[in-house]
Amino acid sequence: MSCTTLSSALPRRITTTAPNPKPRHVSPRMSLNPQPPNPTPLTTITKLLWGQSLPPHLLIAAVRTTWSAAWHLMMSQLAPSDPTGRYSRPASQFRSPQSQFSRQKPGSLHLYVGLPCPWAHRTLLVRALKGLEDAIPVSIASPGSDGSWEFRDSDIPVGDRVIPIPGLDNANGCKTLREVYNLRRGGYHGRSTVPMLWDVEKEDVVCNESYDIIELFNSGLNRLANNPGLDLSPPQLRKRIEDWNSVIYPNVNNGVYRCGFAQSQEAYDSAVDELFSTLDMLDDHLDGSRYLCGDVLTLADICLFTTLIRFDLVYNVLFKCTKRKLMEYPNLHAYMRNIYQIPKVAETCNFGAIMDGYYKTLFPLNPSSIRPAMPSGCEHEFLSQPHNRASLSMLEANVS
Ligand SMILES: N[C@@H](CCC(=O)N[C@@H](CS)C(=O)NCC(=O)O)C(=O)O
Repeated sequence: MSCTTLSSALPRRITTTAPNPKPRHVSPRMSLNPQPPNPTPLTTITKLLWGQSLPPHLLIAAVRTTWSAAWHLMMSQLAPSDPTGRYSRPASQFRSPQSQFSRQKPGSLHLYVGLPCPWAHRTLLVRALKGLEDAIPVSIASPGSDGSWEFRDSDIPVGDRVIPIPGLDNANGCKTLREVYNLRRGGYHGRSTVPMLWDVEKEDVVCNESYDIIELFNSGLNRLANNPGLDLSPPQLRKRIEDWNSVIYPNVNNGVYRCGFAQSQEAYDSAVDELFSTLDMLDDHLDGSRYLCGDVLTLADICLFTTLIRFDLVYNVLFKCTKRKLMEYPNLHAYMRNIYQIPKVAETCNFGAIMDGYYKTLFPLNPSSIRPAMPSGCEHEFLSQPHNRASLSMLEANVS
């Protein structure tokens, strides 16, 4: 909406020369002078400075200019972009070679996650499927108001219930994830991201790149796993898994962020086109294939799933991934339900925490912090409906 249209859509201030001096009934939502429930000193000062003195078109122009400058400033912190406004995700700082972990003892590695985060979700999924819960304890961080991760108990609303999430740092007793990163010898000045795998004995960050962590959980810790026979990256499928990842990571996993964090129309347009043409292609592929690489679940499916499960819940609205809803893709949606129904998977999905995390934390994208209603079709009951995909498998699937 242009500045002029917005200002003409705004109500003019009521004056004493109004044609109808009688008080009109105005429903609360249409109120001409909406009042915030609790005016803060800041809103009072703002009103004194701007609201009482400026005519609407000047008010809009002034706020638009300052807001736009502040928005670009905040976005450059939250989501670095190239000169054309395309989001460019910073590289993870700690990548891990696998071989050194084969002799780990239970409890000597500790996993830090946040429940809203799709990258952390990958690690929780593989940890659960491989039966590594006892061997690798986990601490759950919550998003703080400045977007950094902190440890505190939180109450997550789910429907009409409230689910308490215990949020202590069980390995180091820190209050924030930044403090944990800083415990390592030499300190740390980069981004304190989840997932992060911590070496309890060496007091050091092992790795903060989700794909490296899930590869390690899949094949590097079988001595500690209760389900060592499950291989989500068998040698004969590795090339196909890599091929899928090389398409799905830029266009879908990171693609939704490229839509949501775009800082120019062109950057958004190309991100959204690439996202939806890839989803179209995936839906076609999944018409004849139970999982991405055939009959068995692989790491490629894990990586796709954690984006799909957040799609209608947050990306469709908050990140403007609006061409279609995931529910409109019959094969992708059934595929997502198939994975959701694999034992232990549903327990790793916390829809309330996902919605809270995105809508309340990404301030530049949702300044009101209002969390929208859960879209129908995203609830556990709906995702538990039959997926009817078993008939696509010629072999017995590796997970039921
Ligand atoms: N490439 C990383 C990305 C991790 C990441 O970006 N995590 C986000 C949460 S979804 C984070 O912790 N952000 C906090 C920050 O950037 O300070 C991975 O796959 O592990």
